[in-house]
Amino acid sequence: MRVKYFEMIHHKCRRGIYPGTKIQRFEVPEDKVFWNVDFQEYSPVDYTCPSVIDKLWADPEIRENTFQPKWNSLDDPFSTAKVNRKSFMGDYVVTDNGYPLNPIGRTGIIGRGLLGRWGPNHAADPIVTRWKRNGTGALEIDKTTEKPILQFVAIQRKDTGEWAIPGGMVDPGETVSQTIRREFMEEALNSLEKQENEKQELEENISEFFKKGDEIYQGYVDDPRNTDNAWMETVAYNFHDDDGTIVGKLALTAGDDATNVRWMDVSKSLNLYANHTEFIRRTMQKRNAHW
Ligand code: RP5
Repeated sequence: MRVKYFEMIHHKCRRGIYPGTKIQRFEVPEDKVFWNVDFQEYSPVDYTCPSVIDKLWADPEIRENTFQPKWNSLDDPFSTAKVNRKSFMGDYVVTDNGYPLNPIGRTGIIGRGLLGRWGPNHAADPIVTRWKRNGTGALEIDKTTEKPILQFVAIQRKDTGEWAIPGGMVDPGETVSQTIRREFMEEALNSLEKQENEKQELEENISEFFKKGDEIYQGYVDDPRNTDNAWMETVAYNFHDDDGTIVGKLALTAGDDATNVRWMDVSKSLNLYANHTEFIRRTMQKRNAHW
């Protein structure tokens, strides 16, 4: 399931204006993305958002003497606040002046942008699916492909307004399965605004369901926030409610970083945040659903 370098080139993080700013990325043509291709004129803008500077949850500046990250490894394994600086893409290069380099290539921006960590920023994505059914409970079959229509829980992101999988950052010391459950509860079930007893009940209802997931993707995310020195990586799991009786029945309510949530039909016309459409395409293949 791991993505190989040669299978991927990024698109969404090497064009236009950097999210939340007026900063124009230095234009990187497709044939100049890879670091081993000569690009003399390359002059990327240096940008780190003030919202990540001096924050406890984020890294300090590279040039600070007290900051001695262990690149390409699990940083400080003896601390409870372990930061995973390993990449799913293999070992990444660190420049002579100490900056990790994006494993796919140039993005037109250096610095950390909106991301907290130098190097990989790890996330996890829950792809929660069910079959689309009609009023009588029968599966809806697409007339052209003659395959059942899959639906997944999609959220609309507050930052870009795009529809996405309700994923989130893996906190230091947290496991991927904890992140997946927590993010789904926060963004698709609005758990942060619930009373403690309601939250517990919800957790009990879904904990069994979230134990059985199929890994769909592991690797680099073509996230619009990526820079030459900081980038998103994720592990995406599919949790499928085949008869629609578990999460298929839950009332979805948007919360935290989501402004909307809904069951969305899976088809080739999807256009989701980052490369989330690719994760959904792989899920469709796994479930043998309509596309
Ligand atoms: C994407 O950003 C990941 O695939 C995940 O869905 C998301 C995590 O970032 P936040 O939603 O926490 O900003 O790259």
